Amino acid sequence: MSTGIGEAMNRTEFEQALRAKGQYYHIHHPYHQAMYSGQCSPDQIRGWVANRYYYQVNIPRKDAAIMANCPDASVRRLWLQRVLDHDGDGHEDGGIEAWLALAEAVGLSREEVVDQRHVLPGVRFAVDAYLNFARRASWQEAACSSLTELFAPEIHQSRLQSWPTHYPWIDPQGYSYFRKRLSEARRDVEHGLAITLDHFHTGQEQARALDILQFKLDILWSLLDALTMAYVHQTPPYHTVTDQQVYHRGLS
Ligand code: AHQ
Repeated sequence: MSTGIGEAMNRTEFEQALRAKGQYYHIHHPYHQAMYSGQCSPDQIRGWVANRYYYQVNIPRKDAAIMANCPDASVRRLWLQRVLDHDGDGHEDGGIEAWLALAEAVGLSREEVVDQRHVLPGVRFAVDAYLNFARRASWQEAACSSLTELFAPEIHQSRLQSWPTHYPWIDPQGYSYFRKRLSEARRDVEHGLAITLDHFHTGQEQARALDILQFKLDILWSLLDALTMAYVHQTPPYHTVTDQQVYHRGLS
């Protein structure tokens, strides 16, 4: 184990330090804890699905930004799969289509999800921070920020195991997205982790990598905080002024 602060960790220690960040993963957020323990109302489930749609449609844009910044064709060839996983490849529907199937399964219309009328400002800011980081950071730093998926298979598994029991009103057809991500996340993370372990060497660089991962953990946590204000405390933005939804639409 490295001794002084700022000294480089070896590869195993560095990977362990990245994985230790799992303690801050949004699986531990009260909104998710309520979700998989069956305490969410249909409105809270629908609010989460409609807001997370904005995260989903920005993932391929984020991944395309990483590819645009990456001069290495072998990396781009692998990273391209992430875009196809979400956008579809012309034969198979992608994850965004599967997310819309989840939306219909929880009682939302495609139209009200696609037009983003339910997307909260705080959710938009969190997701836009991720997209804009990927646009301006090096492709290696942006790859590092995707490593929250080290912890994602567990959260998808928790939904597949708990939602059918707790939310029998949800059409099980909607669960294909979570199943799809179980294998895709594992494959993605292998590549993202290799890039990260290969790129960040000095103590200072490794500290930055851990900070980048914390930035992305903060994005996921803050997204759920915005949902909590609106759907748990019933205090969405401007609730003291109007009972109407008053939000800016996508500018990015
Ligand atoms: O459905 C998710 C997804 O496609 C991705 C891509 C990846 C990235 O590039 O940052 N992260 C991610 C995540 C997805 N689902 C989240 C969830 O809780 O359902 C988890 C999230 C992640 O862990 O970053």
